[in-house]
Amino acid sequence: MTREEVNTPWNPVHCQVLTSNILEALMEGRIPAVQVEPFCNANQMTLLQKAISPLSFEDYVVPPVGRVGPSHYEFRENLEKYLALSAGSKHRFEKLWSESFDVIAVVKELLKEASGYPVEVAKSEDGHEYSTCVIRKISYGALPHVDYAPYDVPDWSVGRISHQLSWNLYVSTPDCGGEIKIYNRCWQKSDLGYREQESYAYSRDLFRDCQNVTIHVKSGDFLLINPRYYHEVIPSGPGQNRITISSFAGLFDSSNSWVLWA
Ligand SMILES: O=C(O)CCC(=O)C(=O)O
Ligand SMILES: [Fe+2]
Repeated sequence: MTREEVNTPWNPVHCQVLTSNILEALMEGRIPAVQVEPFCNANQMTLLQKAISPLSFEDYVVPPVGRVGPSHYEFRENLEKYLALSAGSKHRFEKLWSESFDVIAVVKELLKEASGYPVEVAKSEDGHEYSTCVIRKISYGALPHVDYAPYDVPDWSVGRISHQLSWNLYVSTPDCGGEIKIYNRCWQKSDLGYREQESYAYSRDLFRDCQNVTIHVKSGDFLLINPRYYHEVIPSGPGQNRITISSFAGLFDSSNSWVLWA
């Protein structure tokens, strides 16, 4: 651990209004996470939970994570398939927002207000929209990993972003477990040697001695993280579900603009 790490507390920031200073601190890794509260009111959250309850989730990765809508990581070798699934899930998300509230519009407004930069849904070079978000059931946890499009999908339009953030709106949370744990270590290419076989996970040897925070999330919370920093989700208690709506926000320094995609 460096002297800087010992002396600097690395704590999540809570705010009612997101600012450009907070976004900058997150992008530079000076803070591990930002919680914006309130994101919506209790009635909106109840409507969202009700609208999501009939949806069926498809499992991917190990341990299984259920998803509604494609996640780019799963289709990183097949942009065409990802775009077709994105188009196919568009009406499903729109129906969901019409039954509750437009989560994507709120996220776009938050980022636009804080940065002063426009926020659009990411598109392929030939103009096809990426998926705006993914709804996930991460009840069995997520192994330590990073999300970084310039490495994961270098040939996609989002592979050229300058900074990546990840947002999660927690729809249902378990009474026990379900925390997100973030480590003060930013992914670098030399970490690839620590990648677990046949998995998205990395070895804990990489960040065993790093500062870390464990964030207890609850229904209605909205969290922004810098997913280039190692993070994991603790499994939920037996039989308890953890449902989130999330996507990535990528900033292009060249055009001072944001894109959203899942
Ligand atoms: O569900 C969470 O709390 C975090 C999920 C995750 O891995 C991410 O947002 O990048
Ligand atoms: Fe992640």
